[in-house]
Amino acid sequence: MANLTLTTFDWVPPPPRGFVRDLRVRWALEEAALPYRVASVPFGDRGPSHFAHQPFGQVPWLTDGDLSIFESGAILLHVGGLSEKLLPTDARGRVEATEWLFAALNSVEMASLPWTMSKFMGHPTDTAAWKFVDDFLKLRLKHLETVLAGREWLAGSFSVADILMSDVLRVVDGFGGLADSPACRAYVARATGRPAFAKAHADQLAHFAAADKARA
Ligand SMILES: N[C@@H](CCC(=O)N[C@@H](CS)C(=O)NCC(=O)O)C(=O)O
Repeated sequence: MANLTLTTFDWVPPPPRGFVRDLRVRWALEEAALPYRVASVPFGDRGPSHFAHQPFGQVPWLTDGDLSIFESGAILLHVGGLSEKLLPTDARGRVEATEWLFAALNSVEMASLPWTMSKFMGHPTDTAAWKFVDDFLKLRLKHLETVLAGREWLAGSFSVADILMSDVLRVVDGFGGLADSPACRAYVARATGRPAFAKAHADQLAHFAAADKARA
């Protein structure tokens, strides 16, 4: 029986709420109906024990007994190993879900992150640097659009790959970046329409709202 504790920040400022990456882990754990507790580390003062779990001083990490796992992709693969609902057990299904999990992080999020950060920071869009970032993401979305136009989920049934891909895409969607990608937009709506997403999202918002109260 797994003994799971998810660690996130004790507080973050309002803009990233609803998008902090512990949401991916909460979502997976809710989908798998696995019991877990949530622990907090200071957002402000990140000490050695934080870096011992997450070498970049970030969140999330998950402990399962005496195992400690950082990187949301690695965490979701671990959770997938605990539940067939999220990662198929047959070789082909597992490989497909794993491929798409890495694609979400290493092909799409690596292109979307500079794009969403530039939008968030309000960087000018009439520069060569912006054009590079924008074209790079658009090319990835163009190919993903073709894939998603032909299937409901990335690897057969809903899997950890869909949690990561839709979580990456919903940030882009929030800045209007899926306007020319109707299949990607419909996919995000389909994924985030799942009850487990709603629960994970509400729980993250409640976690940070409780921190506001405690600070007041
Ligand atoms: N690649 C890491 C990224 C983790 C990450 O960016 N975490 C953010 C919260 S969503 C964070 O801790 N930001 C604070 C910082 O980078 O100092 C993962 O997927 O787990």
